[in-house]
Formats: sequence, C-alpha cells, structure tokens
Amino acid sequence: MEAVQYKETAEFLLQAENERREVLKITNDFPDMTVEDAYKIQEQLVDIKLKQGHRIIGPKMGLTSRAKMEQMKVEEPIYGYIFDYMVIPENGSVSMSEHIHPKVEAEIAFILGKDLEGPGISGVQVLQATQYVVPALEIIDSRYKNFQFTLQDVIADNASSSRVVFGSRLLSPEQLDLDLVGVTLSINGEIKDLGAGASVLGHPANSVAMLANMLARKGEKLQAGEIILTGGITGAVMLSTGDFVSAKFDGIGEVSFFVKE
Ligand code: 0L1
Ligand code: MG
Repeated sequence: MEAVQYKETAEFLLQAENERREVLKITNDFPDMTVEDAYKIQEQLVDIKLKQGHRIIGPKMGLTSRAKMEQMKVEEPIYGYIFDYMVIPENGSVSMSEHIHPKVEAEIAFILGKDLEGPGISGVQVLQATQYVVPALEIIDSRYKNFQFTLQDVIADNASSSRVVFGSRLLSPEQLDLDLVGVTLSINGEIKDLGAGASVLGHPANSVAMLANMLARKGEKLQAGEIILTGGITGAVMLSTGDFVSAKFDGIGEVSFFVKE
C-alpha cells in the first residue's frame, strides 16, 4: 500500500463508524495489505480522533483467547485504543442507535502505577507495575458487514473498539489470583457465557506483557495511569435494545449497563 492510502482508508472506516454503517472489508480492495500496513491505517485513524479532541485512556488487547486466535489463524493478539468518549458510567446506558451490531465481552482492566517498556517484559513485571485491576465490560462493534474480516481488516478498524464500562471497585492485583477469577456474563438475568481469567493468555497480566513487547517494536511503551483492557474472558455476545447486561467477577465485583434505543 502507498502512504496516501493509509489516511484515505482510515477516513473511510471513520465515516462508517460515524454514520453507523457497515462496510465490506477493506482487504477486498487491498488484497496485499500486510499487518504493518494495517497498523499504519490504525495510526491514522487514532490520529484523526486525537485531532478531533478525543483523548486516549489506554490501549486494549483483542483476540487474546486461544479460540479466537485459532479462528483467525493468528499466533499473536492485536491491539487498539480506547478513547475517553467511549467510556460509559457503571450502571449507565449504551445507545443502540450509536452502533451497527454491538457485542459485549467481559474483561479485566489493568491500571499501571509505573511505565512499562519492552522488549522482554514478563507477566510478573506487569503485576509489579500495576496499581489496580478493575472489572470491565467491553462493547465491540466492527464496522464490517456481519463481523466478516481478516486480521488486517480488524487491526485497521481499531480492533472493533466502541464503548467500555468499568466497575467501581479498584483492587490491588497482589490480593488476587487473576487467572483463577471466575466470570459470568448475563443478559436480562440469564447467563450467556462464562470463563476464568486464565482464558486470557493463561493470565491477564501476560496480555499486558505481550502488549508492552509489541509496542516496543515501534519504540513505544505503556505509561503509568493508562487503563489497559486485557481481552475477553467470555465470548462476545450480541446486544439488543432493552437488554440489561451484567457481569460478575469472583472476588472483584460486578459491572452492568442498560441498552437503550
Ligand atoms: O476486543 C476484542 O477482542 C475485539 C477484537 C476484534 C474481534 C472482533 O471484533 O470480534
Ligand atoms: Mg475486547
């Protein structure tokens, strides 16, 4: 791909997001797109959002479960960025009309107390640098028709990021075995999926370590104060207007939100 096409493609995806309109995957037009090209498009998309006045609250990891990686035939997860306007208050409402075909997944977020710079960062180093962990519900909303995409498409589309709800309890990771934390995800009181922290790369701290090491390839680091989504513990469940969504995290707390028109 040529450099000029990165920005044009980012604008195309942003327009789809702003107009809540699903589009065909961009690799149809750029079949030779590499993962590096895809992150260049994502960089342009992030840059446009920053220029619009939005602020990054932290990066997120996606495709962190073995099942999703096998489905996409990839060896490595992907990352994207969460912006301030995406944060919905705990027990607040997510608007269906602001989305195309949203899904929700339960995750654990890390808040760093110290910067972390790869390469070579381990899960133990992540836990030492983490001030708090907090339960979260991530709302993903791929801009692609029927969530049909390749790895390159989803990277360029900021890893389907759309909204996030954080729980109100901040806990020190020292008190917890995050790999053993059991999670249920319910809609209207019915459990739709469940899992344990270990489904995120064996331990959610490993996801943050991998992210630090991936960012190091482009000379970037994780910074103190960032809130990092580590990846879905449960599968992603489709949302509908009127849903009450709630996730319970054993020993960490509960997070919930409503879906309004
Ligand atoms: O947060 C995530 O794991 C989303 C990654 C993108 C895959 C999807 O949209 O299903
Ligand atoms: Mg996610």
